[in-house]
Amino acid sequence: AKHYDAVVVGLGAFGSSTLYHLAKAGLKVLGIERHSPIGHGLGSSHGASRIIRLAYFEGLQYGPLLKRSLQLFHDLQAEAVARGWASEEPLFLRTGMLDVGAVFERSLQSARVHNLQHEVLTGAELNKRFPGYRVPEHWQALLQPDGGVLAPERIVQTHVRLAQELGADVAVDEAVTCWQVEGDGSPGAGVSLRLAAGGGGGGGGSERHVSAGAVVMAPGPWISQLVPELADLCVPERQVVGWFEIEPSSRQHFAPERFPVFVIEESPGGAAYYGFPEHGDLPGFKIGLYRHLREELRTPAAVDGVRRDAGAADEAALRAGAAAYFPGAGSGRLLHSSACYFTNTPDGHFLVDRHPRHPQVILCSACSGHGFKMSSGIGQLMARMVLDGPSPAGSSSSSSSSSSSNSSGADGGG
Ligand code: PYC
Repeated sequence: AKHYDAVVVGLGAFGSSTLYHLAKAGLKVLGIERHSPIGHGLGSSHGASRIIRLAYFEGLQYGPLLKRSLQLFHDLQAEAVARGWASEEPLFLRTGMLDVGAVFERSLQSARVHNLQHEVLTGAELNKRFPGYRVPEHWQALLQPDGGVLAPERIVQTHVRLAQELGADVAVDEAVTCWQVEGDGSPGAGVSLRLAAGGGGGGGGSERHVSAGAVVMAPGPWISQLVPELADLCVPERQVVGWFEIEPSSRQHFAPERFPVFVIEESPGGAAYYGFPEHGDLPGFKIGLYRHLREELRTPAAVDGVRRDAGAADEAALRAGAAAYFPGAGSGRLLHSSACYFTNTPDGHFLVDRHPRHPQVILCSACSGHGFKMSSGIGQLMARMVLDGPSPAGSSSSSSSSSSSNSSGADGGG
């Protein structure tokens, strides 16, 4: 079996960035992706646009990682430009970000704690300044200028392409079906992985084995097929976004210069929407639901068989948000829709840690639907964890003396 310093399982947002940082550190690395092409729309790292913002209502602890990640996306963009890869749309488009309604207080606290530039607006002020919006006048909103749109597919592709230029091997249309810590299973032992080719990662094709000093598992919704103990901790969910036609007379109000990205939460724990200006290749106003459970996928068949466009109930749920707060886009046709996975932990935070028994295996999923914006920073952190090597003090793993075997794995998302 071919041996690598490190193998990354899943080349979505987290995996592709990890692969890049490992290759940049000079390691001999392999990235494995169950689908193709790199940057495909079958996992959790697609949809033409993702939000990035620094003030973070999800938790004060994310501040440093968000700042680092924004800087790393700027660096990535600069690398792409230097190599002549940049297309017209940048990897990061700064539009500003509006945190509106029930998320406002927590975003404001985050902005203050992390000393971030911000403005506080009433709903009335917001509506006047950004005429694409119509939110209740008495609501409050935080406007943070350091917010905007990331281009997910092209960021994943750029990370992988850079990693390949630095010597990384990349396997697509291959799935990990089994992994095992070698020898006595001690923290310093290598890991062997069985890969099967073909068919969207379902296996069935030819098999091969590789081995590695360390493995980073970033398979998104397929994590519990690789680490079955996580089945109740990391639960995939289907989420749908839609692009609604904008009335011609309102189109100017949805242009990136006049329309910050947003999260609107109607009441604490109530419906929450997020969305984007019109930009890029897909016309229309893109809106999604955040923190609103839609459809849990608790079996491999449910994950792989997910419906990938909007049904009538999806459309109605999205249109409710568009109609309530965006008068120019609430009654137009649904032009396009797309489903992706959130993989949710019980507390809504990330699972990024060493395997409790095998510290040479690092678990880098789930991200509970809000990880893309931190993927550049997470990849750098994963590379550091691999370079630092297993640390018995940092994990409960050193007590393990037996090797473990997990079957039917797959990879992807991020
Ligand atoms: O992280 O901004 C975000 C987000 C919005 C919806 C899902 N995640």
